[in-house]
Amino acid sequence: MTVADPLEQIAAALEPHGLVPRGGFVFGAGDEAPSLSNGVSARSVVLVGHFGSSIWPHFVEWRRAHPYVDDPLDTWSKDVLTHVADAVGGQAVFPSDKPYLPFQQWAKRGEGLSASPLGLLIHPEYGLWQAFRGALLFDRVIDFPSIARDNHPCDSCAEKPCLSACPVDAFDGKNFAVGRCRSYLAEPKGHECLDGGCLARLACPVGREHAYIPEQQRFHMAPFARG
Ligand code: B12
Ligand code: SF4
Ligand code: SF4
Repeated sequence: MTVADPLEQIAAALEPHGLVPRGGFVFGAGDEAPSLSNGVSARSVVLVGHFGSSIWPHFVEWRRAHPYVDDPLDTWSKDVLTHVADAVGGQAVFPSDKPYLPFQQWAKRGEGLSASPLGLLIHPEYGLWQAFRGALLFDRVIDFPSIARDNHPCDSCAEKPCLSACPVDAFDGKNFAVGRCRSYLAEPKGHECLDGGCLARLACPVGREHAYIPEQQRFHMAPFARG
């Protein structure tokens, strides 16, 4: 009998939900590995996320059956990933749970991504249109394929249109002035961002065809308006 490759097993369990494994790594001696529920330090982490709007139809269907849930996307992620973790012998952790786990540092290391001037990590194919819904921790070593680290799209982007598209200059390449963004979104003219998505993110030419569909853009922008 052949034992399934754990990454293939994880990919198969995630696929019905529009999710994919997004790289991972084995914690080293100098790393602050998170503790598992049995108190032992995790040995490996596999990041889980989506590209473009792949999760949206699955999330929308789930939401129809759970119309009154607070934080619906986080709750859906927990529902799905807790089951997947059980199926593959791992433990799920989530980006919005406090204390925050360093998802972006993990993704830099596990998927070879780099930060854009907006603070979001940029993917060579999907650009800024991707995010993480959780990660699976394991008490064992997982054999990860090697990853390419030499293709950072921002290095060859001379104009950097992302930095000049925000009407209130919320991004300066180092920090995100979230207060300025929120104040703008509360004004009538902020509806352009609220309805269509962050103009800075949309200005990036990389992976533009994978930009979230309008309904998903509005869903992600709404919490910014609420403050
Ligand atoms: C708190 C938080 C915010 C805060 C503050 C961000 C900040 N200054 O760190 C606010 C509310 C402003 C925010 C905004 C957004 N965020 Co946010 N955020 C987080 C969260 C929950 C914690 C960040 C943290 O402190 N981590 C702990 C430290 C130890 O981890 P770290 O990996 O070292 O943290 C890195 C970040 O802090 C990053 N960073 C520093 N400055 C900024 C600024 C921005 C705007 C971002 C996005 C990151 C960032 O650099 C650190 C080193 O790599 C993370 C999830 C997570 N657990 O990391 C998501 C996360 C970073 N956010 C994410 C996203 C998508 C957004 C939004 C686009 C949400 C949206 N509207 O769709 C916006 C961006 C603004 C916009 N106008 O659209 C994604 C990024 C995915 C990616 N491709 O990189 C994450 C990973 C969540 C996810 N589910 O995938 N976010
Ligand atoms: S516009 Fe250019 S610099 Fe900005 S995120 Fe996209 S590729 Fe990077
Ligand atoms: S949502 Fe609009 S105001 Fe906020 S950072 Fe993006 S472009 Fe600027």
